[in-house]
Amino acid sequence: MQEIKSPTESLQLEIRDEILLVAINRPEKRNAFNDDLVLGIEKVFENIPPQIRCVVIYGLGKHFSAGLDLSELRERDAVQGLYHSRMWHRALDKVQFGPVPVVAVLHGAVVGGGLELASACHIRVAETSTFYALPEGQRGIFVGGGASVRVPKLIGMARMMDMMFTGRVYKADEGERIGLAQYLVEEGQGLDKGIELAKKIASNAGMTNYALMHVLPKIVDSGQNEGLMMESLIAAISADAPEAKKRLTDFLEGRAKKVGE
Ligand code: 1HE
Repeated sequence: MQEIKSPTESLQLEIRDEILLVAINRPEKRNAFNDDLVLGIEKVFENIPPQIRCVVIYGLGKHFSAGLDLSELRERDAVQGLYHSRMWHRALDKVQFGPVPVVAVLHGAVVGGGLELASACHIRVAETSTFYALPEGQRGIFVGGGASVRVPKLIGMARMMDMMFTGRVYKADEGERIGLAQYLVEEGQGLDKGIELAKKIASNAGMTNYALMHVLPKIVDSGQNEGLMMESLIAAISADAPEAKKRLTDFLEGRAKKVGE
C-alpha cells in the first residue's frame, strides 16, 4: 500500500500495486459534492500516476453520494449556473475519458450528482444497500452533471424520465436488473469485488482498454457506416500491437487461459 497526496481533504487516495483507490470523504454531508470536491475529482483524474492501470472509486460512510451540495446552489445566477454545470462536465469527462478505466463501488444513496459520477465510470458494482434517484425533479431543477447524456445510455430515456417526473427510487436489485450496475454484491463486499474486477481490467492489453474507453463510445454515438469503419481501424491497430501478437501466440501455443478460466 502506498499513500499519495490528495488535492482535497474530501478525497482519500491510496495506491495498491497498479490500482488507485479513490475514496470520497465527506461522510458528514453524505458525500455531497461541493465545488472543492468536483475540482478535486478533476485534479485526481488529470494526474493519474503512470503505473496505475485502473481506478476504483467509492464513498466513505453510509452512502456513495447525496449528489450536488444543495447549500451552494441557492445563490447562483444563470451565468454562474452554466459555468458550474460545465465544471461538472469537465471533471466527469476526465473520469470517463481519462487514461485508465474506472470501477465505481456503490452503496447507500447514489443520487443526483452521485449517479452522474457513477454513470461516468466504466463498471458499477452495487452493494445491497444501494438506492438510485434523480431528485432534481423534486428540487425544481434539472440534472447538470451529464446525467441526461449518460444515464439514458444505461437504462433508456423512458426510465430516466420516470425517475425525474415521479421521484422513483430504484433499489439495488432493481438497479442491477435495469442496468444501473453490472454487479450486485452483499453489503461490505463491494470494495473487494471492485478491486477484483480492477485487477482483471489492469491485466488487459493497454490498447484493448484504450479502445473500450475512447473508441467504443464514439462508435455507439455515430452512424452505422462511420461506426463500422472506426471498428475496423481500431481492430487493426489493436491487433498490430506487440502485446496482442504475444497474447495470440501464447494462446495458440497453449500457454493462455481459456475463456472462463
Ligand atoms: C446535504 C446533502 C446535499 C445531505 N447537499 N447537504 N441531492 C439530494 O436531493 C439528496 C438530499 N439528501 C438526502 O435525501 C439525504 O441526505 C440522504 C437520503 C442522501 C441521506 O439521508 P441521511 O438520513 O443519511 O442523512 P441526512 O440527515 O439527511 O443528512 C446529513 C447531513 O448531510 C445534513 O447536514 P447537517 O448539517 O444537518 O448534519 C444534510 O443537510 C447534509 N446533506 N445531502 C447538502 N445533497 C450537477 S447537478 C446535480 C444535481 C443534484 O445532484 S440534485 C440532488 C441533490
